[in-house]
Amino acid sequence: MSIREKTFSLIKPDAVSKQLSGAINNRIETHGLQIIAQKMLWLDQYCARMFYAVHKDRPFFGELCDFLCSGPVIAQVLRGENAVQKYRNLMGATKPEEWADGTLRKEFGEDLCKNAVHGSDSSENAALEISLFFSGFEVFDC
Ligand code: IDP
Ligand code: MG
Repeated sequence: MSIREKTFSLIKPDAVSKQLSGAINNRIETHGLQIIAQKMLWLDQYCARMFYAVHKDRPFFGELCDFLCSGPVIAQVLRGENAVQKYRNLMGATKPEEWADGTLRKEFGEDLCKNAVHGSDSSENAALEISLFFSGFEVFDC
């Protein structure tokens, strides 16, 4: 565990369209995570399928990719102590019935699909996801 660990965050189309990115960023920053890269973009199917490739055999893969392409998203790199786990804790669980009070998904999510945010589940996957969205010059890890 590093005090400068990085994780990848994606504010999903539901939250961006509801103009919740400012509120989410405020929660991220007051939770001890620093936003060291950020950009808004609209993913196409190719990018969505690559990003969620780990889920390609799951029955909900098509629906998941369609949703991710349904509007602009905000991709971010977050840095801080134990950033991967810290952000997963702030995000909340995958299943809505397990969303704890105070988590981003509980506060800003709607359901299993429209759940406001993505966060990497390991440091290795964080590095992979960051590399899909950002070049080295775009990440202010200094
Ligand atoms: P996570 O976002 O909490 O890491 P994952 O298991 O990685 O959850 O799933 C990726 C995304 O796929 C979830 O955020 C959710 O939007 C969607 N998802 C997960 N399980 C299901 C399901 O059973 N049906 C439909 N969508 C699902
Ligand atoms: Mg996941």
